[in-house]
Amino acid sequence: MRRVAALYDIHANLPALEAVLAEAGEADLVVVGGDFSHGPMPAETVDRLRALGERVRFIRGNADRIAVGEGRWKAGRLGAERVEFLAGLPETAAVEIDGLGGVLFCHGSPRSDEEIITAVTPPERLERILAGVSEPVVVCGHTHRQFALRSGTTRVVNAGSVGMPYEGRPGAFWAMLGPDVEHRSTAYDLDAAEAAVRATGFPGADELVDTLRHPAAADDVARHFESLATG
Ligand SMILES: [Mn+2]
Repeated sequence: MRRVAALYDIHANLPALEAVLAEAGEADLVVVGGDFSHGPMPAETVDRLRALGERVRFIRGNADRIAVGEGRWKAGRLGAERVEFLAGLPETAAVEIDGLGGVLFCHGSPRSDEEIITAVTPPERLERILAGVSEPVVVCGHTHRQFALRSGTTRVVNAGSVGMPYEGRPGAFWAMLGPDVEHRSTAYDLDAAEAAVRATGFPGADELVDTLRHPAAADDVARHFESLATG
C-alpha cells in the first residue's frame, strides 16, 4: 500500500467521519481502528464505512465488542446484522506500507483492546507491551490522543480520535501513513454536528457535545490514563 488512512475511535460521530473521509481521498486504504460503532449514529457510521468496500479494513475495539450488552438504544439502532458483523471482526490487522514496512494495527495494544498506552507510558512498560511484536510500526488508539513513541527499533503511533478527541482543541484527529507517519486534524462544523447528534435521541448527547466543544487538555488526560494503566 502506498497511502493508508488510520481512523480510530470514530465513536459513531458521522459528521466528523464525513469530514475526514473528504480529506483522506488520496488514501488507497482506510483502516478503521476500533470503537467506531459506539455513539450517536451507530448504524449510519457502520454502513458508511462498509460502503468503502475494498478500500476499508476493520479491527474491533472494546466498545464495539460490548455492542450487544450495553443497552437497548444502541442494539436497536444497530440491528442484528450489524451486531453480527462487529462480533466477527479481528482485533488486529497487519498491512505492508511503502516506506514504513509492516504496520500492526491494534486498538488498545497488540495484546489487549483495553490496554492503555499513553504519551507518558514508561519505557519498561512499553517494552513488555511490545514483546512478541515483529512489525517495525504499531498503530494504536483507545486513549483518544495522538502521539509517537519509540521502543528500541519499534515505532508506536496513536492515530488520535476522529469522533471524541481529548486534544485540548476541537476537530477530528487521525493519521495518514506512508511513506512516513503524518498526524492530521480536520475541522468540521460543530453546530451542525450538535444538531445531528441531538436529533438522534442518543442518551449521552449532552456529555458528548460538551466533550466536542471543550475537549480536555491532552497532557492532563495522558497523566490520568497512565495512572489507570497496569501491567
Ligand atoms: Mn476504546
